Amino acid sequence: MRHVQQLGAGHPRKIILDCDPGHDDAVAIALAAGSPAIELLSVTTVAGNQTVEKTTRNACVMCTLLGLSNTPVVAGCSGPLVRALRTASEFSGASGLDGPPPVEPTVVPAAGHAVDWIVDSVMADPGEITLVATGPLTNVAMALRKEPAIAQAVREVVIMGGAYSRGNVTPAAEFNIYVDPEAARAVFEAPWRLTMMGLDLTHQATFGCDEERRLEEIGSPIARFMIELMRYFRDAYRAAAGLEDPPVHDPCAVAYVIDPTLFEVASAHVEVETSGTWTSGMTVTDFGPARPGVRRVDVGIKLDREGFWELVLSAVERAGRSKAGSLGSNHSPARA
Ligand code: PIR
Ligand code: CA
Repeated sequence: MRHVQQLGAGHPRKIILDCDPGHDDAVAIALAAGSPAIELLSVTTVAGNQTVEKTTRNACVMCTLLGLSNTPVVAGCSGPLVRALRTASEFSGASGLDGPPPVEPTVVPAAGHAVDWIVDSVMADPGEITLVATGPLTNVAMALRKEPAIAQAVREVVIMGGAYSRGNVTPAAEFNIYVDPEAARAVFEAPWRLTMMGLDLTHQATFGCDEERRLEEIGSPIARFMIELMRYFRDAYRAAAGLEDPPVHDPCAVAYVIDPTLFEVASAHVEVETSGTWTSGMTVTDFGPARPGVRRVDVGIKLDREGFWELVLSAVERAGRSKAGSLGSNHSPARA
């Protein structure tokens, strides 16, 4: 059934991936690159897990390893709209992608700014482009401010961010929202179709022994790189959060675009707290009945974990086998 859904969708879905790699962002890039259901138009970067210089370099590293020499990497905002940048170096390390041996990227960032890139791409292709955001929402909010009409022109927006039960930076707030709550508020208030994959959902996407074994079996350079990334991420999560297996947040947002049947979502009204002493960055989520004139978003609730990893690992397998250019035209079943 899922199989049919993916292949039957016809032409691949065009996405811009706005991210802050970041270990789990790196997996999200690999999933987008290796999935025949996705046409990855560009990778735009933002400050978050690390500075924008580092997240941009890391995006270039991933594009190099994945053979994505024709996918522009475009650097974006160096910090939140109004606040000082807070990074997540306790999880991502000094480079933002600590763990594997360093890789010298051959992909270099494209000219221009991510905010212009997002606005120009979306306005030039109305109704076609899905914006997937897996870092703080600074670039997306700036794009909305520059050209509010992107809200009508975009196909839909899927973010990794927020939480309705509990946060990871504070008890109330998830990192991506906490870093730039003013940006998040603008994104939640814009009149577009928005799906929030928060911690409640992404904490089901744990990387365990079985997944590591599958990567060992694939054995390609990108699979080995991923093993090193995930080992570092697992150790960081054990040390800093006391979790046995690390949740791999960001590919959940990409996976939702590829196969929404892997997810249970529920409609809710979400407000972003920007002024609370203890609750700044909280996504206050009301699953109650819809009220006239009150905006609703879809919120991820439950993940088919097995199906999710099948999608991710088969994408990694494909990315290891084929080179740039052949990825988009590979019509072999994603879930074979
Ligand atoms: C932040 C992140 C990951 C782990 C922690 N503890 C903090 C980054 C991930 O890249 C993801 O996008 C989001 N922010 C999870 O909060
Ligand atoms: Ca991220």
